[in-house]
Amino acid sequence: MENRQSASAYDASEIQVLEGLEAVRKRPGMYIGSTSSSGLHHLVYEIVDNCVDEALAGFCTDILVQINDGDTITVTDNGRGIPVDIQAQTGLPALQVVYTVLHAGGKFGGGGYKVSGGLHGVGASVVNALSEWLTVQVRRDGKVYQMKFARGEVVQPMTVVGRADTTGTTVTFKPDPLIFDDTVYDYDILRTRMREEAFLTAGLHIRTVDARPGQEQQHDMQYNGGIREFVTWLNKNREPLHPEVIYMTAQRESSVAEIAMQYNDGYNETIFSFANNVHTPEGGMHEEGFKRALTSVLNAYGHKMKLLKDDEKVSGEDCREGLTCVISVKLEEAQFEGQTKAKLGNAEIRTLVNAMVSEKLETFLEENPQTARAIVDKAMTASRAREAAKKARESIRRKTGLESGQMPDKLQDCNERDPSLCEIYIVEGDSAAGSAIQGRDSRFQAILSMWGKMLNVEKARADKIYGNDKLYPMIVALGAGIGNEFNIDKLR
Ligand code: 0RA
Repeated sequence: MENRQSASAYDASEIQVLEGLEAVRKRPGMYIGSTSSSGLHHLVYEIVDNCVDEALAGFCTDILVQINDGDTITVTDNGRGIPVDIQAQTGLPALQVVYTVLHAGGKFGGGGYKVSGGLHGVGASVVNALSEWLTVQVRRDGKVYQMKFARGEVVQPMTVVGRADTTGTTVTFKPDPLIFDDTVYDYDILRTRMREEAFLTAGLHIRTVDARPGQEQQHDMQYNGGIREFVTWLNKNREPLHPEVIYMTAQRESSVAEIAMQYNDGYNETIFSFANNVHTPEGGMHEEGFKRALTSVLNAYGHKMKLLKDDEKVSGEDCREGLTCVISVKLEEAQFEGQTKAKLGNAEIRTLVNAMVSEKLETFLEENPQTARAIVDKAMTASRAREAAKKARESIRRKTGLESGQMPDKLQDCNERDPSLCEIYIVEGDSAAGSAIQGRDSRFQAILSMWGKMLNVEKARADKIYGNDKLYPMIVALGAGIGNEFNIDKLR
């Protein structure tokens, strides 16, 4: 009779579990974004994020991510091992709950931010639901516990299969070909994401291995300098404007912010931002707080040191020319917004980052006058160049009649006026142009001939580009402008 009670509790929770995982299999996109290659790789990130949480909690130092023959994935960590004790509410081993109950991570342990609570952040049960099979082994209390699943259902209950003298968790899974369009992993995609994870958690050692026959390779990643080293790495092919990577960190209530930055002698702005280790390419509150504070700190310092006249100002864009920066924030209940859910919405983070940068960057500039001077000079040069570019654009417009619609000599235009039906062939040299003109259908095919050495626009500012005799005809022929003013709707 005693067993009846637990048997029925078991049945009830089992039914809930199956309904939950069934929902994942019916609408996988809701849980992992898509069933294309990005979703396939996402499965790995879900598993690894749990290991990173274990590392952030201070119990795990090493993570191994391996692609096996047949494109199965193995992830191993040396953490405490997922708990295996029987949970009171469900009567099931905690390990089983983690792998079969949606969002088990949240209920479990409670409190604190977890990287696994980020974008999608749906946990191991979703990976299990979307795997043809999954095997997990836990090394804990001197034993190896094993459990096996198929498409989310238990096929081998938790069993002790051996002895262990270490602790940790090892998961191997095969993404379900019934769910995923393509089940072949791209090693470089995994490696890039794992490198990011390693930069974001200073000291954590992550090894990636491709064990597929014929493509064997492996990489070890461990960065004791964390995001400082991330910035150094991003700037590796550029010339730094100052020797040191500027680093700051601050904490407020349960949120933490970290920024590392260094200018280089180029013109590009490179900002990588993360919230709970999730990349936020659309930016959001952490980036806004940073940008605002950076602009006001540089202007204030420039005025104070009389580098800028009272009525002179450098714009936000000027302050970010040649800047390489990594922003990482960790917070409870991150809100991801925007088209691709890749923008951080929590307004309190803007306040935290703004206050941190206002205070700490100002101090840094005070203490490092040489670097401060180089940065403010750079922003002032950017400001002047932007002014010059504007003038160049206006004068070229007037001179060449960009507005008048006069086309360059080197363009053999077509008759069609609907740009969606037109083609343009850019050919090198007059003789190539000759044969192209002969062979074209002038109703919808235009020919533009170019010659000589092309300008590297990565290394040039807008005034140089507009003034370039090779590029200018192309800009006019296309009619859509360049850089900030590029507008595809104006394409002719
Ligand atoms: C002890 C307690 C808890 C989790 C873990 C260990 C643990 C989970 C994973 C997932 C992958 N590797 C792991 N290693 C250890 C539960 C406490 C909590 O949820 O915060």
